Amino acid sequence: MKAASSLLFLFLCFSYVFAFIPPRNLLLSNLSQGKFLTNQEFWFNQTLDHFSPYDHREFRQRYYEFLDYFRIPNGPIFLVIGGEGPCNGIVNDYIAVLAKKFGAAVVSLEHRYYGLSTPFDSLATENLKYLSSKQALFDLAAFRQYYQDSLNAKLNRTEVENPWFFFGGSYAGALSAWFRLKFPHLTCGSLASSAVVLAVQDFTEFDQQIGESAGAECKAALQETTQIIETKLATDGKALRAFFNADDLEIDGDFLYFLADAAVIAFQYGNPDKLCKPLVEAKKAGDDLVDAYAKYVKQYYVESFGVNVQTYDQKYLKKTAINEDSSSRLWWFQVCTEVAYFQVAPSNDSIRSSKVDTKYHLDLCENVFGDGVFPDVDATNLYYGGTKIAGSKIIFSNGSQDPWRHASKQSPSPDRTHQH
Ligand SMILES: *[C@@H]1O[C@H](CO)[C@@H](O)[C@H](O)[C@H]1NC(C)=O
Ligand SMILES: *[C@@H]1O[C@H](CO)[C@@H](O)[C@H](O)[C@H]1NC(C)=O
Ligand SMILES: *[C@@H]1O[C@H](CO)[C@@H](O)[C@H](O)[C@H]1NC(C)=O
Ligand SMILES: *[C@@H]1O[C@H](CO)[C@@H](O)[C@H](O)[C@H]1NC(C)=O
Ligand SMILES: CC(=O)N[C@H]1CO[C@H](CO)[C@@H](O)[C@@H]1O
Repeated sequence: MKAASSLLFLFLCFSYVFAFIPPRNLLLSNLSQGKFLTNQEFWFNQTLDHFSPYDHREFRQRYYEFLDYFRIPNGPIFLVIGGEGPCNGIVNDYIAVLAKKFGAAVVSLEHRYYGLSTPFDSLATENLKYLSSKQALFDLAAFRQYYQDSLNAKLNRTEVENPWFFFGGSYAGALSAWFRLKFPHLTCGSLASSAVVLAVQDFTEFDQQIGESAGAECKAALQETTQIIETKLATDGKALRAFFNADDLEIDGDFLYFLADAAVIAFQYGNPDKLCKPLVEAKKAGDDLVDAYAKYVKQYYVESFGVNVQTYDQKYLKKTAINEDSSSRLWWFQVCTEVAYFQVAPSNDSIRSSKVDTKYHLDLCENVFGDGVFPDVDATNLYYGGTKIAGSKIIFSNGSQDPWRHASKQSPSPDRTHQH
């Protein structure tokens, strides 16, 4: 998801979710540099709690609009959904091509709590209780109405509805599908790219897909590397962590999760050779596999990709001050309360360490957010339908090498068009 395999779609406001790969990273910002259709900000007064009849607090939510291609007055409006990261503008990508072709206006709404759309000045757990996909969908609905009304006012008309179409990838892809499900009267259809619509507690398929994508030789080298690392961690953990410039990751699970994610990123973003080539070569030459892996992690994942090692540190995730890496805490909160997608090691043949298990994730949720915080994935799937989502006019696209596709909808539903 997140864009995975061969960089399917890089919408910037989002979605490069998670392995947990912290959203702000150089790869994506490099790709988008100077490539915005617009980054001029607008603000909208959004309701904080859409589900309370007596709480009328509001917060400022950021959005963007691009009207150069708009066929006034009746062209379509494309809404690009912001996901689990700051939204710094409307990226000039394939959506721009479609907008030009269809004479569409393009608007994009930043997801609540991320970037500058923060309702509170502290991210204490108590303040996060309005951070959920359900509130986010309602934000989109309220914004859509506000924008349509403003447009009508500008054009001296009332009661007119332009055709709206929603776009999103990864987590925002799930929002795109769920929006069409919950608010079918507000959009003609949705593109749900690599959309993680299925909440999964023990997401073992994730690691299995990495094994498949790696191929036998690279997979074996990765597994051997994990084994050596586990042994070294038990005997001289301090030196091993220092070797990876990850001294702060004192909890073994944090460290092992960081190392697992580092491998994932090569496959998820379509660069398997960056990892597999040096590792397989080291193995053939009888060189130290941990050396080769550490070099990849430091040079590729940390330096080029721009990951902040601290974002794997639970001590850091507990910090409630808002900073440029707040997305990590915010996304973990969503994971820990709604959707899980815990990327645990499968019981057999796994690549990541078996210490990255369900207990590790549940402990993290409680340690970072407080006692009793855990995701009720059954409730989430009951609410949205999981892969049995009963919406219409939703286009699901997915990438064959994308480990996230196993939380997405990979086969079409029986034809429902006669019902709508
Ligand atoms: C991103 O840009 C920086 C600075 O120009 C460069 O050092 C880095 O290698 C780039 N990263 C990628 C993944 O291209
Ligand atoms: C949003 O709320 C603020 C503070 O209540 C108010 O000053 C401002 O005019 C509102 N903006 C809009 C567009 O309604
Ligand atoms: C809208 O109506 C007002 C008042 O009738 C008029 O002054 C204005 O020019 C109109 N604007 C447009 C865009 O037609
Ligand atoms: C474990 O994985 C190996 C390799 O994929 C496979 O051959 C074997 O059948 C699996 N064993 C079990 C118990 O699933
Ligand atoms: C690789 C993969 O999973 N492809 C699937 C993506 O989704 C379409 C439509 O649902 C399927 O037909 C593909 O097989």
